[in-house]
Amino acid sequence: MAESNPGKNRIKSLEHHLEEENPVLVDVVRSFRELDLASRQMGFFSKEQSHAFSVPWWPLISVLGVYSSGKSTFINHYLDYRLQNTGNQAVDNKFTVICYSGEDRVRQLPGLALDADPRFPLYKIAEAINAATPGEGRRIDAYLQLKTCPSEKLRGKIIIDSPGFDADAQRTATLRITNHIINLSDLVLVFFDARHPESGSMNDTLETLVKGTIHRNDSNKFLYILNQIDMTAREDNPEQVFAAWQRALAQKGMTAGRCFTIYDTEVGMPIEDEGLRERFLRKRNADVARIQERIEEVRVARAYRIVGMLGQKAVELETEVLPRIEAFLKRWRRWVCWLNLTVFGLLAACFLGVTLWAGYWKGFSLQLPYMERVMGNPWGKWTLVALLAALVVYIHLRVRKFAANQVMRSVLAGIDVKEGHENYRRAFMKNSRWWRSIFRHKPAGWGRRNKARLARLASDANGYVQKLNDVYANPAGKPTADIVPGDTAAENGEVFPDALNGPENACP
Ligand SMILES: Nc1nc2c(ncn2[C@@H]2O[C@H](COP(=O)(O)OP(=O)(O)OP(=O)(O)O)[C@@H](O)[C@H]2O)c(=O)[nH]1
Ligand SMILES: [Mg+2]
Repeated sequence: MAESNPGKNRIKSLEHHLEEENPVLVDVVRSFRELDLASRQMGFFSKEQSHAFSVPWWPLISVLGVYSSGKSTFINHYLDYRLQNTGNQAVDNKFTVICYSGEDRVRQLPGLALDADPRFPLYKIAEAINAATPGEGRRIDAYLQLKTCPSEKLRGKIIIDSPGFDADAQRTATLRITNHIINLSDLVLVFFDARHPESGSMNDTLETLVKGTIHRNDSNKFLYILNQIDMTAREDNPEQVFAAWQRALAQKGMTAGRCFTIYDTEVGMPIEDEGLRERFLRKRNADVARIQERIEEVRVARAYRIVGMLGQKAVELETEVLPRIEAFLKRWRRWVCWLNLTVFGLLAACFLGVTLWAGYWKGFSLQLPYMERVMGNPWGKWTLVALLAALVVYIHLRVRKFAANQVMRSVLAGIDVKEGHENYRRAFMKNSRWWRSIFRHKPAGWGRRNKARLARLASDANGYVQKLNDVYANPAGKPTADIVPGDTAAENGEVFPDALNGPENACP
């Protein structure tokens, strides 16, 4: 029954979520289901498994950094929705995973909802916490919560708001979650506070989120944001604050970074001097626009990547999984033939030896006791034949099983994808079931129909790319995903000094 199959229900709920957020991807889920069917027929997948579960459907944007630096205010502003609490004391003490929902109200769910649902990026996070701090995984609700929000800006993405970074208060579990989130994120916004450039939280953030991340391969997913820069207008020292921040970043090894300076126009202090206000606003608007552009880019890039994964998985099934099953079959066939020869040869030799020793051979004629009586009786004759046949079949089946286990072990040892082992084992077992002839070269479930299915899925993936192009291509016809991260002046840290310090924007 459909209702009792958790895998099927999960796919349905995935489709339901995507219907609301990105309809092109709903078709992609259907294609993944076709791929599941082929994988299941080949014995590679169980009923509960789906390729769709290993796809990260939503891009993840995490907002980390100094406490009270305006992380939650920025998220509220971005969403155009008062979702997160804000305030001058440390407000957030948990990570909040924020995702879209069509309901016109906010729902708040405990961390367990995230830990148990593979649709979310923090699926099984309790295990990771436990690995760092044994026993702490049980207290998952103390670290995480899920909020759904109807803001249109959230469609097709997940944002994570975090507690302010403060090493004193950071227990191992929190650090572990932070690292986990960083690894999963498509974009990490690291917030600094222009009001307190020397704070302990600032130093901890620099140490962990700048020094600890600049050498990563994916370091260009980090954007460094000096927030609340409006406060420096009052004190008349924006360049000093900016320069001090840049120096601090440089001390941690960051030479060319993606730096932005922004403030929130609603809660920021009003800047009285009109010229100054205009300059601050222009710079702030340009940087906020660029940050938002980056957020949009990761959403688009993720959609293309998912479609790419469909084509890749279809190809992998034919070019990686299938050859491994074939290799298993070939070795197994060879083993079974040799073992059969050896076992039956040995049995024949033993029989010969024993009967010779017992003197049952008269020349070339074997004269076993009672043989005449058994052969003379029609029942006795057929019973003997049946018993011998049963013995031969039994030995052959044992040989097949033994050979399958040996070959399986050695073939699996050559496959370094640990999670895939169970799948290969299942496929090998399906191919070595007792009624399948060892001389069948074609693996189970692999026929003309599945071959055509995989070819069709690979070509469907190209069709989806075109559909995505239709949705995302800008008026000039260039998909926004083509914009290479780090190719703008803002991301190379060039805009701020010129914008505020150049002749046109010189500070008063
Ligand atoms: N002047 C000024 N104040 C801001 C700005 N952004 C946020 N604030 C204020 O700074 C305080 C902290 O803002 P939050 O958004 O709660 O900061 P947070 O980083 O989420 O804080 P925690 O979650 O506690 O780490 C609030 O009182 C905000 O109103 C800004 O750009 N300029
Ligand atoms: Mg907050």
